[in-house]
Amino acid sequence: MADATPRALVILPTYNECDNVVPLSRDILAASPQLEILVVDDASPDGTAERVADEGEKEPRLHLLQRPGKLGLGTAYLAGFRYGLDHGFDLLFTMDADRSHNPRHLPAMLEQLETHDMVIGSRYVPGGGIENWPPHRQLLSSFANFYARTLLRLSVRDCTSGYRGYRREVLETVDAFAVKSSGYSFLYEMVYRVSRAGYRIGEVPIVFEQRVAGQSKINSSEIYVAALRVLLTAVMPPKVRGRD
Ligand SMILES: Nc1nc2c(ncn2[C@@H]2O[C@H](COP(=O)(O)OP(=O)(O)O)[C@@H](O)[C@H]2O)c(=O)[nH]1
Ligand SMILES: [Mg+2]
Repeated sequence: MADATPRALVILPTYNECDNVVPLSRDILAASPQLEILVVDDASPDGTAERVADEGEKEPRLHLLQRPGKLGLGTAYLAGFRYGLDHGFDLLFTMDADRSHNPRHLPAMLEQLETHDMVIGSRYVPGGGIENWPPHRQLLSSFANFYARTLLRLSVRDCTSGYRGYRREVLETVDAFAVKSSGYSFLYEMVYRVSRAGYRIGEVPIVFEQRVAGQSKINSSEIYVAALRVLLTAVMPPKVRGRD
């Protein structure tokens, strides 16, 4: 018997994305019929959750998880993974909800997951790039990647892209739920665990687009924390369970 089409969940963490989340979710669902969405909203004061709930009444493939306060990006991803695993999804994607990550890349990412265990929407492979980012942010991002790749001996070109997909076995094996770090640290730490476990990681070129509406929530202290955690991971590597 041929395998059924895998069910894929796109996790969208949101904090104050009321103008972005509904148009984005429509574009995602139009990208492939095998996709569903879980919005993980941290009690956004701008009414993001209400917009999603309204849209969800008309769209059964759109789900909403509401948390009581701003608990951070890392734990929002984990809450999304928990939901996706508990609801039997085969593939779990994460995307920023500010429309920096264009859903047009999803079909290529789905295809890569047929031959890879994890896929990253990558700004730093040929064909990838960044549109309209101020030079200081571009410099910071390429330096952060160079730093993490070198210290952690990773071959992935874009370790801090939040646009990615995992096969469910990967999340179960590498014990994603042990990753307690937030934001950027979470992103490279997952790459570290997945590659050390011996899984195949693919990269699909994406063009990262500057957010159109709303504001960035990442602050500079998070960048210092991430830099320090890379160093700690390099010096004291966590134990990572390998694939079978
Ligand atoms: N649920 C949740 N989402 C968050 C939190 N912080 C950021 N986000 C979301 O994570 C995504 C990336 O954040 P963003 O501010 O665009 O970061 P930047 O692109 O690195 O400047 C966006 O969809 C945000 O709404 C948080 O504490 N909780
Ligand atoms: Mg953003």
